[in-house]
Amino acid sequence: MVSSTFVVVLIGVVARASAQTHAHQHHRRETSHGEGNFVTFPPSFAFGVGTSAWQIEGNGGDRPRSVWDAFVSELGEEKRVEAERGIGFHELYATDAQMMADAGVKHFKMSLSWPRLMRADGSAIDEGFEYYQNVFGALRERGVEPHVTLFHWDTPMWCCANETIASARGGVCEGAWVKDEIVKDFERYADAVFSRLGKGIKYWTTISEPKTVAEMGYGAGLHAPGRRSVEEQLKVGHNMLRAHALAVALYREKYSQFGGKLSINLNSAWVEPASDSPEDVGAAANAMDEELGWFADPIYKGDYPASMRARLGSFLPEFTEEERVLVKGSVDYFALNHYTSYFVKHVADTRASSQLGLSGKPQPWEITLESEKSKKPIGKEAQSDWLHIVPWGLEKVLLHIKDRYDDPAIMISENGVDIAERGDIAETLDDTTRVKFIDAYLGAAREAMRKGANVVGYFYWSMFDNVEWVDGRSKRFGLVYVDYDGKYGEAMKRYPKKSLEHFSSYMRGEHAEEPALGAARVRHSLDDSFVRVDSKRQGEIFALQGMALTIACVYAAAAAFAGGVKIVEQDERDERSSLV
Ligand code: PNW
Repeated sequence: MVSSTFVVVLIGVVARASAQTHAHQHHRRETSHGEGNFVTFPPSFAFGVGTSAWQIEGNGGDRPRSVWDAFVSELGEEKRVEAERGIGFHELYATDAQMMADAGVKHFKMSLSWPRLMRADGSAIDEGFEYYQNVFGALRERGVEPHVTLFHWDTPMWCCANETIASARGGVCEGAWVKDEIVKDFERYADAVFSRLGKGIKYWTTISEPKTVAEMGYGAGLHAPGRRSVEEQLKVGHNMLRAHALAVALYREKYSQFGGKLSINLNSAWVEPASDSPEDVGAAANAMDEELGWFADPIYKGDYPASMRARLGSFLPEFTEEERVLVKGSVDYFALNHYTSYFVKHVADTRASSQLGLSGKPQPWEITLESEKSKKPIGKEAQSDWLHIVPWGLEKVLLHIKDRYDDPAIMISENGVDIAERGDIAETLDDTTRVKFIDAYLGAAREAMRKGANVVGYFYWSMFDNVEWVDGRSKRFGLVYVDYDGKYGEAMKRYPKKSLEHFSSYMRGEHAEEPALGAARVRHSLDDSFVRVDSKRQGEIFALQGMALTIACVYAAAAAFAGGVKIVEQDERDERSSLV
């Protein structure tokens, strides 16, 4: 009796699943327009898009200035105006939120403008807080979850010791992240934000890419505030870790009732040895220590990598015992920004041109873009010459994080590619390379997941074309084209590119698969993904997996019997390889 009911139910399930599989496959063909190859993901996997305040808002509402406003103003009037206007998000946020909702965006990485919110005396600017309340409201009522970054590079000008400086180290601002005071200023800012905006925000990051700010802004002088000093660079990195850790401790102490998860966005390229020689392998490991270990090691292990200490000696600040405790464990998940990869080879005569800034300490390795063996470039160059399309690099970074940092939940919080504007709008909107890029990088993430990395989400950078820092409007990373000057009609009008439709189908969950059977982690929502698996839960998971496996066997047997279901190989690696 029991078994015949079971068989009837099972046949029903198999018939439905089989119909769904066919519908799904049919849909895949329909939506792919022959370009790109969709990759399937567990239903809990979060897809999102990213932006940052300075790149999109403009200075609407006459907000006080940041170091980036001052820095690009020095580059000329055109750059100053680009920054002043952004993409007009300050005025257009409601229609932009609608455009996102229509595209199926459920997760949106955005940052808050610190100068818009706080004055030098530590008091809050009400108008700024109201603006973000309105932005969050517009997003929430359309079902878009904000993932909020406190700081994405736009340090308030009031953090500087003086606004116009003429020192050997250059730049538009002295002090700021070099000075210890900023750590307290940042904590005060975080406190004001958490207390006024914290309710309902589920995901926070403190600082987006401390490495880029320290290295490009204070070491190489190529980003704001334009300083060139290896001591300042390392001190800035140190202060950013301290500021981050204090903000997280404050949240955990005072605002834990809001239930948010916190992290810091760490950017990392993949560093591949240029050959199999032990020298090159060692050099690449050391380079990777500086690429990611510089910030991730203190957070996950409690100190800077030993190789950095050995190379940089007293240039590298020390943590006090209290700071070490505060910094270690100061994240709830790993937020990774990943864009490119390169080869590294060992060099006998060390040079002072360093990854750690132009005036860096001599470095016993060299960065190269060609493999020693094949003499082939590591990957195709994007519009930006620093960006090389290397999907396998993402897989390697993810597995490196899994191995080195104790298998954390990893959110890919930024990944994207820029493509130059072309002849006419139709050509520009037809961004097939971006479609292939997305599938290739998602394929690489999926591959890392199959090998055990706990990847919980992926944010494409960026939703919109935006002001690409020193490169201004010229570099276009968006899924949506912005017609800044109105050459096709209205100024600032947004036009969806082909890649938006393509990424939409991921965001809408059209490529979700049933939770994988067997070894995969069983979870149903993004929130589940962050739960630390305790032993009781582990037991439940094993039980669930066992049940899933049993059902799978019966399913497979019944399907084989019915002859209706084929097992499809999902790995479409080769088809994607035209990109690399
Ligand atoms: C990101 N790298 O920075 C930033 O977070 C975004 O604001 C920016 O628009 C985007 O990249 C595109 O440039 C990066 O060294 C910093 O590979 C460093 C690297 C890549 C991106």
